[in-house]
Amino acid sequence: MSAELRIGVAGAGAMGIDHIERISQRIAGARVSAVIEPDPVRAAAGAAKAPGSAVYPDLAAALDDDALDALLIAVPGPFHEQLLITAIQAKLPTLCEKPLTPDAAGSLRVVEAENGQALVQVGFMRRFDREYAYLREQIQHGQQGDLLLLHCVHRNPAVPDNWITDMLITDSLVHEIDIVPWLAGSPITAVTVLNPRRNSLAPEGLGDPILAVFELDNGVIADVEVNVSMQFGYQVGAEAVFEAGLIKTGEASGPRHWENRKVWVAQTPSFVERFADAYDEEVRRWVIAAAAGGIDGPSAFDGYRAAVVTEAALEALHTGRRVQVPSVVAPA
Ligand code: ISE
Repeated sequence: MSAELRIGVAGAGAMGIDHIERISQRIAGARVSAVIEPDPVRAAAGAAKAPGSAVYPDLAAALDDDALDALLIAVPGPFHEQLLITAIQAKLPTLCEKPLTPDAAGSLRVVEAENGQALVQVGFMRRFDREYAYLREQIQHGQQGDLLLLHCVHRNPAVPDNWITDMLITDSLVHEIDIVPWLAGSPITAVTVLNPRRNSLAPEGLGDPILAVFELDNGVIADVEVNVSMQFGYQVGAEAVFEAGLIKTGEASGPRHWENRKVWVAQTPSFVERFADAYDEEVRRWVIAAAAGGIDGPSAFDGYRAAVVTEAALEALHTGRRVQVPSVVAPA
């Protein structure tokens, strides 16, 4: 391996470009050596942000050219499994944007292919957000007593017109499906999904918002409002209710303005700004781990567990019933 970790980035859409810029401008010890993207316009846009990189139409071509030491996957979820299996066979440390795969069976195949080698990390970047990490520590220390409830909000300003209602779960709620058990230290055992009154500003046919209720093994209950047509900005956070106090995260912060008889603070426009530091920290730590051949964050098994809960949440949405989550056992 060369002195700098040579990263291949698969996918030069919005998220891929964001990661290419991050690695090229802000991450020490690594560079983007390969932009793996079949669309020539996107590929050229990605390569323009990564001086010295080469463009490949697929991962096999990049591997044939010995062009990378590690892989970052930022293509849509349905294409993850095949890339992951190829990367595992090539023993490439891989950071894969969420979800690991859209279905639990695919995620299990990835876990089995990995066979305990700890090569695959899932891009649940919230685990690297300072406020979430702080909240987890507070829950663990129990200074305000035991955690009882979590009220989570996940609000987007808008989503593309091609969104279908399932995507509120597979694309958005999946983050809480990962972060809630991580915060509370206990797995989700049952899910219910309710449909409040529909937001008329949502794209046609989209059943937005939803309210998901997670029951955790330790008795904690978490409710999550997923609301993706809120117009005003991007707001993600949680209020943790303890026996003797509360902690609230995700509040808009920064300079306060006093203007025209109003006081205001800017709201982040999208997840790119809201989680910019978390993405940086995630990739920075992954680069160090990948250079040593491993991961430092959510594993393929965490991705599989999230996929199992996602399927339960989809069933709860489709049936209107409370759905028990099958328990999954971590491989030895
Ligand atoms: C988007 O795909 C993300 O992953 C964001 O983190 C999430 O908050 C948003 O709702 C999704 O659409």
